[in-house]
Amino acid sequence: NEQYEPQKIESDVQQYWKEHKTFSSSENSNKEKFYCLAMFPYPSGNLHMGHVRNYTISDVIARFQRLKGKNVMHPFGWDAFGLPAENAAIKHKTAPHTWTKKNIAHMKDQLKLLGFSFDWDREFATCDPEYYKWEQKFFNILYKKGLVYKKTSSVNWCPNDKTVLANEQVESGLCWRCDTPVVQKDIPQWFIKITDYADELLNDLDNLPGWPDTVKRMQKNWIGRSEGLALNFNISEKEDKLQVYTTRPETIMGVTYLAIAPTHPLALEAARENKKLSEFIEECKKTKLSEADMSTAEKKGFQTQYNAIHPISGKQLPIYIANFVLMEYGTGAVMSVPAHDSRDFDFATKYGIDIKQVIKPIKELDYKLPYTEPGVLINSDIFNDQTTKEAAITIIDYCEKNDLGKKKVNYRLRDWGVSRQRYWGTPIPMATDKNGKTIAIPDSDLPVTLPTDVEMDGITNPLQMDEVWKNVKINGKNLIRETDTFDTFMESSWYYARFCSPNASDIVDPDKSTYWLPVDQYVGGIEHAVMHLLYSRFFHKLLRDEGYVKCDEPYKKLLCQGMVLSEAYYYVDENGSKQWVSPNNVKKESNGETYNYFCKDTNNQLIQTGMTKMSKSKNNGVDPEDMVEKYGADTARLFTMFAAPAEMTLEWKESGVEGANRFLKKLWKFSFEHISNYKNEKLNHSVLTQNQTKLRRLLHKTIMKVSDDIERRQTFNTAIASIMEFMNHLYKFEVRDSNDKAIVQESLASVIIMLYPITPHICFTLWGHLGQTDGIDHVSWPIADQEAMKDQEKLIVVQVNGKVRAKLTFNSVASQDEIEKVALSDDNVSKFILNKQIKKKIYIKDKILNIVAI
Ligand code: ANZ
Repeated sequence: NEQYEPQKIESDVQQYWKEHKTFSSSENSNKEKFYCLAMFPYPSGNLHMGHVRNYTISDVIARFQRLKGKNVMHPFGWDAFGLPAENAAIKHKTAPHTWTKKNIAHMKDQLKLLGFSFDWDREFATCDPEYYKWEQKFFNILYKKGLVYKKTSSVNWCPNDKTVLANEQVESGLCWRCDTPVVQKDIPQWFIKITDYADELLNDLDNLPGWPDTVKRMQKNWIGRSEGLALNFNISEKEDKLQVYTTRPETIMGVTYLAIAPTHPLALEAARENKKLSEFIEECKKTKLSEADMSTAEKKGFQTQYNAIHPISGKQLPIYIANFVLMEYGTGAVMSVPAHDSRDFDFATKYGIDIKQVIKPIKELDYKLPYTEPGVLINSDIFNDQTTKEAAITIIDYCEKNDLGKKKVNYRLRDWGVSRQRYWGTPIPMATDKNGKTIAIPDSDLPVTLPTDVEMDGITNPLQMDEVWKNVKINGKNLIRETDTFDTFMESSWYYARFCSPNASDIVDPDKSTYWLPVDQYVGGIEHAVMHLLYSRFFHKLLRDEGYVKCDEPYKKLLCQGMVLSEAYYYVDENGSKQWVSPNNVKKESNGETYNYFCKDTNNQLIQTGMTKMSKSKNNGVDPEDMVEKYGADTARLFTMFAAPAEMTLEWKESGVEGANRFLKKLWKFSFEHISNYKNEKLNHSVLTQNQTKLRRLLHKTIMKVSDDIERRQTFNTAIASIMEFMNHLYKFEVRDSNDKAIVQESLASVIIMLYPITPHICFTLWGHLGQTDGIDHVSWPIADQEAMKDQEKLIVVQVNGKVRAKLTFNSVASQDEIEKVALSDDNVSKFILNKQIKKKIYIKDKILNIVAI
């Protein structure tokens, strides 16, 4: 008992939790519920420090809320589908299923070492047919509702391997496997109409005060709602109109050409009669640009044989095909105003197109074209002299009245393409008959399971090759199954809901989901700020509209933890390439002021890079298992929570870990010293000394601060700092009488409960030794005693002839006599009354003592 040996106590405590099912959860209408969820991991094989941080944060919150008396659910599962399993399967010649299950088993063992309070009874993996069955059923519901449709859309295609590539498999435009240039290929794919929910997804962000502003802003930008004008231009050469979308209707009189997307129907029509043009379109298609690249990529265009007629001036405007116009946005056609848009300006300059200025600054100032700021209209006929703001309104009005166009709301958000041409995913529950007609697999035939015993060659999709799997007979009809699988964002979009009733024989049990949802606290990485969180919010609304859940949003509060960084070390080998050496394999030698670093194995001197994200490529990951073995889970957890605020990056420093370990050792030692001479003394409030009062005041102020830091501010690091500071006072507190012992007992009991969410094993153990009868897993969080917190001191300002000469503190019951005595003997006060006669002493109760002396 003398030594703190975490390895011994931690496994015992974990065994106790397992046997007693301490963290299993069920609905209880007498208690307020608290659903705490950390983003479930991809079972990559090994737990890394990012996981440890993520789950420690959610564990601290979950355990804290339990002590606050809530009925807590803290479930865990596995985001088990996806590309890495296929890659590993190709490399190791195993089936993705086998690899995944093995990884799950291993990572689960690792997680258990850290003592997280997960309710393992609710565990599932998304690759379990029992899970994805319900996703397939829901997809069918959406299909029947008309929220799902099939559309041709382009994918990355390797012409050599004749295979579809995921974006991650395209490396600078080349196939990752054979370096063949990747092309775009159009194939039919499934979409879900998230755009039908765009407005709701946008507006409901305002009802999420518990979300970080950055995440809400990112979602807003992603949805990208804009208001503008859809304007029709007649085409000179044919009986047809070209519709453009503009957010700057006030620039209408400055349009000098139109630009259309390379895949715009008019472009394709133009290409039919023009070989060069058709080559240009093919070239554009090959270099499909992402939106981010779009703004920096070189602007290329091709003039078509068509011209448009300006709806107001009647002027002829050339129509160009331009590589920067996206078919998927607006109408795929743009009215170009080179004088007031930099992109149009570059393009017009390059191709020698007219530039017509129609806006000038309100005040006379120096400016150059393109002028993109607000201003006043010029060269704009009847709209002259209006401000840009006024003109935007009057021009939309004018266009609507004259039947030229219509006000239009536009979204950047696109419908969600959920088809992936991959094996390791949820099979899309669809089939086609011999006429190519789509047939949804009936619910009674779900799940459509994946054949798991497959061999991956990396080129063919096992689903496409499997004739037995592919050919089905449904209702007497021979059909061919869809061989695409779902985007893995599908599974992660609703797992939080499935956790409420993981064994339900429907998608979710509505009663249980009504009890548990929304998730009260969601914890995860900022990398999921847009896609996962948006799809998940969308899915929630879909579930709501089908009556499976009641609330409007899935996650009430969101915490995005920062990355974990550590030093990285490398040497340059004889071929001139960097060899990254694991921190485990580094020895440090002092050379007076600084250190030199060497590789333990090779003795090479190493260069230290400074703090960088822990990653495989830099070999600077710290292995959680090593940490637990060396210091114990509680130390790893304490360091993780103490070293930085949860949202900030965490710099992993061995010295910091050692510091956390020392703190726990000292706590352990001190507790046992106290226990050995504590005989159940009770606190007698009526005879407290000043020191006793002071310590109790600090204790209760600490309780108050820690409670607020954890619950409201979520600054776990400052909570820990306050506890540490209090402990420093407790260590110095001299124990003489029984009241002293009672106060140490009170202090330790409170501190141990407050530390329990962070370092549960040591607290569990010490709690038992403190002679407490209830197990710590079920006690209540301490409540700060208002009486004890009251300031028992008063500050008296001492003046001599009206000038402040001292500020002295006294016990709150000190009398005027006592105060005068101390004041007169104060050095600074006595200096000013030296050789003087005291005429008068004016005492303003508990505030000021003024001494008049001449
Ligand atoms: C005339 C104009 C004048 C424009 C001007 C801008 C500045 P946001 O605000 O992001 O929604 N645009 C429209 N459809 C496009 C497409 N498919 N591909 C590329 N660009 C497109 O962007 C709307 C503006 O982007 C529109 O307003 C249009 O150019 C362009 F001084 O019209 B604007």
